[in-house]
Amino acid sequence: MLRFLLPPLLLLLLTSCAIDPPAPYGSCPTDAQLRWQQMEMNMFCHFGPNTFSGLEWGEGTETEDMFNPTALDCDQWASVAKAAGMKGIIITAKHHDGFCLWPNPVSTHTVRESSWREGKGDVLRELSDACLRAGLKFGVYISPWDRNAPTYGTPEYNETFRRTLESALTQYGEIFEQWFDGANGEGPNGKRQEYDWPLFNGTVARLQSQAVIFSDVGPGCRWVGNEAGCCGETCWSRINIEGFEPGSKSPGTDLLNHGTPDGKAWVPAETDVSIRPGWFYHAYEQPKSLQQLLSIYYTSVGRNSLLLLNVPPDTRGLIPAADSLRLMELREALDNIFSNDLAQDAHVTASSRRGKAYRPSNVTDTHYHRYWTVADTCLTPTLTLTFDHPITFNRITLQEYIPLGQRVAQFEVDVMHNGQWQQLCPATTIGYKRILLTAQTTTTALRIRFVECYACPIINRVALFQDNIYTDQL
Ligand code: FUL
Repeated sequence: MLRFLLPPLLLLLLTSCAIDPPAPYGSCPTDAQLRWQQMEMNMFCHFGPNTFSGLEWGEGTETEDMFNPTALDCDQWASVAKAAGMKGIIITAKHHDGFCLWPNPVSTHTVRESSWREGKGDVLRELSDACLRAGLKFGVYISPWDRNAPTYGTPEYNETFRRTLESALTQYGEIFEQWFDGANGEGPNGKRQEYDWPLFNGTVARLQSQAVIFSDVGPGCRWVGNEAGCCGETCWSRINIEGFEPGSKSPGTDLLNHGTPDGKAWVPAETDVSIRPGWFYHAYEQPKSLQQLLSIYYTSVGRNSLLLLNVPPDTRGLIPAADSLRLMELREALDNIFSNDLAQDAHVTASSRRGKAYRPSNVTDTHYHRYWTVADTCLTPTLTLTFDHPITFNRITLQEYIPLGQRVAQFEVDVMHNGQWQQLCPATTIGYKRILLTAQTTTTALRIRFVECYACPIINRVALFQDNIYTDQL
């Protein structure tokens, strides 16, 4: 009898030992939001009549012939983006001047009305094809504010804009991100438009269900609150968006910059910033220095935000050599800094464990879905990394396993110094990725003390690096 009972009993025992993962805490990312966040760095391309007029905000009265790139090559844009380590490109398909970079039935202010390529050109076609060839994702910026559309300022415009979206979102394959600009300079005597946001967002969701919608208030991702490349040191991917709208009715920039721990919606921050002073190309401007770009990387990707770096093509329709060279320097620097993880061979222990599947050493492997966590009730555990030989570092990368929510509000890092623990740095949120810039430190052990968590912390990565290139402290 026992012979027959033993195997099922054993099975029962084994399954009851397998401990469940923690339940999700609060709002969590959708699969599309997670994939988006993992892209980390994308390229923005501002291109249109402004490229030729020298303006930043076109009037909407520019002639179509003004748009006339002499040597447009979107494969060049894509190869620069790819070599720089970007994962996607977002183009200004229609900026505030209303000019459309693709021919469409809704507008008569498009490439079709220009003499460029005898009216047969289509920048969205060329760029989306180039992205596909290069293995990059493709996204579109389409400005609701339109200084050219005759219907702007009437209820009819909402339908015009819906049709504009429909045209851009149905011909160029998969769109990974739809960018809605909140900027609006209608002026005291100008036309005013009440935007039908549910209609616009619903159209994107219907036609490109995986597309992450950017605006001041998402719903896919949110503006970081400035154009300086600087996400808050404390940055929650959650925020309350109910009752808010893009533009003048958006939450304050401070709130956008930091998010809120108890926010009802998962709307992570996107940091949009230009490599040059302007968003559009101006011959007299120069790209930012490598030091400035590294600083931006640390204050965006390093603070739980995605970096959308604008690199404006010039009047030829090419990314200028100065910008592409700078991007290659950035890539080389990032590879140099982040290719040697000094924590890889650490012996990792923890003050508390949840079970074998969630072991502490999971933080030093690179499997995204393997993480260390503790019992549900344990909100202040300690994770310790010890090394056989002293290591020297000045960067600490931490990642929370965000598919189960963002949980950590405060933690402290200590290092072993002459046989004693010494505090290295206090910090607040982690989120998808946090990179701490620390003093140059040589030690044989490091510990992370979780001081305040909304639910048991779930950490899938701890890594240590030495940066000899970016020397400023943030
Ligand atoms: C702003 C716009 O007004 C700028 O021209 C630019 O497109 C930037 C990305 O967003 O709101």
